[in-house]
Amino acid sequence: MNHRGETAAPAALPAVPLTLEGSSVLHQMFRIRRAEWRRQPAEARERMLAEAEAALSGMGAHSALFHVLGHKADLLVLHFRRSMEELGEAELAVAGLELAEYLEPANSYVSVVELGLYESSRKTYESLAEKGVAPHSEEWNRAIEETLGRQRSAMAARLWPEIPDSKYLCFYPMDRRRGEEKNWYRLPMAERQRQMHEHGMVGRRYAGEVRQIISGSIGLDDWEWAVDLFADDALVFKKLIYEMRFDEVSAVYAAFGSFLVGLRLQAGGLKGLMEARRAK
Ligand code: FEC
Repeated sequence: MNHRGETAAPAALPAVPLTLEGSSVLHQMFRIRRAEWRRQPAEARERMLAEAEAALSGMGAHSALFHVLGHKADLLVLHFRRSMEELGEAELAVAGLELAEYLEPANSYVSVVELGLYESSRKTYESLAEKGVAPHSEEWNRAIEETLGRQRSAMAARLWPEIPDSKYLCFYPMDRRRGEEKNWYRLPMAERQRQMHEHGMVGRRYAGEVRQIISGSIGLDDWEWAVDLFADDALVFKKLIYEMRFDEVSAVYAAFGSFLVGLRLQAGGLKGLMEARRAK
């Protein structure tokens, strides 16, 4: 109650769901300058390939190479790292290769592995509000930190993943719509949570066939999220994404960027890609 005897209206609950962040992610897409590459003496090409193969395989399971199908790029180098600084080091390590002279940047994408905690955000916000805890008060912040801390350890493997060694990658950026009529960011939390739950239920049926890694890029790159799907059968991408188009959250609120499909390459497959000869 204030000095005039009025009861204060309850403070609005935060609209933003809790999220957990993990690996910093960089997608680098390159076009290969094949004409110039082929003009180099065989010995120089062998030397450059040996250096690149050693450096890239030395990066372990947190970097991977993909042969991109189609004209948008030839090579995609994907890095997952503990921090943006380490991501910067990975980028410079690639740029410092002698072979990089023959790689022309075609595109890139920077993001951070993100787990959206819609269910626990809603539960935590509502139960704190029922107890009369004001949003952003000390007590509120402590309870939120506890929830995040618990989830962070339970989800560590998903926050800091190795790059799955599946045969295929499907990568694309996407937004949630912010139109005049349909605006995701104006929906109440409970409604967004319901739609995301439905989305998760569809996704869960594909759990054995596809691994999805969602990374957030609001404030980091041009779209709001990056989607990386990994599978041993590329048709699964088409089926899953088609089915999801009918989810309310996709049918009404999703806008998609450009899609890329890549075939996983071991470092030893770089030669075949550079020279446009079939990798053994
Ligand atoms: O508002 C946000 O937080 C949006 C982040 C977000 C986007 C997104 C898009 C796609 N997903 C796709 C595949 C799957 C598969 C599973 C799955 C589950 C979730 C969950 C959350 C979530 N997805 Fe999502 N997805 C986003 C967020 N998604 C949260 C539920 C909890 C979790 O698993 O993290 C099932 C995974 C499993 O249970 O094993 C598969 C695909 C897209 C892009 C196409 C589309 O949106 O239509 C595919 C953005």
